Amino acid sequence: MFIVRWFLGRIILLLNFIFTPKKLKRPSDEQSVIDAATQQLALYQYKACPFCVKVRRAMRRQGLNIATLDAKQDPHKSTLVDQGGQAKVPCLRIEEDGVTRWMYESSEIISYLDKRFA
Ligand SMILES: N[C@@H](CCC(=O)N[C@@H](CS)C(=O)NCC(=O)O)C(=O)O
Repeated sequence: MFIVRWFLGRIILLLNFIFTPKKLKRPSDEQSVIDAATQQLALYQYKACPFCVKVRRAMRRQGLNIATLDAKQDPHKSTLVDQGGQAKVPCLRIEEDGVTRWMYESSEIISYLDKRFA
């Protein structure tokens, strides 16, 4: 089972590489404003998880430089479980006005990013 999952993961990464979406280019002053906002965000993810790939592709299409953290490794793994509440990826950590939110579900994350940055 591990081998099958590993193999499928490599196929997903290969297809993602071949069909890498075009990164949105903004004027540098606009990008700086967006970069300042996305510093408050972090994506907990696994490299070859299809749902994480889907979110990373959406981030790229929108030109969002959001930190990606490997949730298979500590300390990110334990932070995700202890603070987010679930050992599930992708999960977007959102810092807003001193409050931290943990957003699970790839579709919800993508629609949040679309609404906030489109
Ligand atoms: N419906 C979720 C599915 C996410 C999901 O199933 N993620 C898997 C990795 S691909 C996961 O975190 N499973 C729990 C685990 O690996 O511990 C989404 O769209 O984000």
